[in-house]
Amino acid sequence: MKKINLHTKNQFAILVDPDKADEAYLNELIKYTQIGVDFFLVGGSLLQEDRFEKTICFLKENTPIPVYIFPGNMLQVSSKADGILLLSLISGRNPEFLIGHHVLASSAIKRANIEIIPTGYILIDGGNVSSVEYMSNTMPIPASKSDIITATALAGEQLGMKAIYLEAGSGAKNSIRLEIIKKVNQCIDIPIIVGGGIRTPEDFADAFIAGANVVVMGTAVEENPSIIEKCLAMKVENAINK
Ligand code: 1GP
Repeated sequence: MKKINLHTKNQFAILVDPDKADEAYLNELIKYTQIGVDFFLVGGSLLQEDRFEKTICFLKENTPIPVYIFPGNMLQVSSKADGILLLSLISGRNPEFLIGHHVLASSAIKRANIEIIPTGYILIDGGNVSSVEYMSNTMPIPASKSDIITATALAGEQLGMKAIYLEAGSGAKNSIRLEIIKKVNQCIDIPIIVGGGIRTPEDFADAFIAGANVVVMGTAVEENPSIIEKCLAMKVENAINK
């Protein structure tokens, strides 16, 4: 079992949605996946294909990189992964996504015997209706309400969450604003994960500069896996400039 340390700065995580990850895509993905990609997240809001566990196993067998579950619901649990981001959708007011799914999945997660990272999941409006918004039946926090966003992140920390995930939604038109990342970073001590709508190596680097510990990319990598190399180059440049 490979553990990740979210406190480490400048981490690059790639989101793999098993429904979109056929064999051809996974083979292409691992060609570009090299030292510098810190971990994979596997999961999605809606899984229709029977590829959840197969995707985890493929990544485990073909790369040395840790694989963590990014669960869209309680069905996404597997002992084949290294760990799970146990998301509680604290921006929403739907009890099922705050605690309900967790109760139903708790025994399966215990049996899986994998690393658990309790994560405060904060959905912020990314300019279009995201799958998370629709599937969770919750309202994202408006991007202009940085006071509500920071108070939500702080409440997550006070409740004992080990990380905060600022999510604009997969395929978001607008990624999380840099001033939001900065404000949340000033307010909490736990690590910040940022994702949703990050499309360019520049967006990727800017999120780190604003205070993200981990930047997650999914859609842009699906569209063009070679972007991984450009992001890794940015990561190195960033580290040198520190
Ligand atoms: C979604 O934050 C992730 O949960 C990744 O989003 O697909 O837009 O990169 P993208």
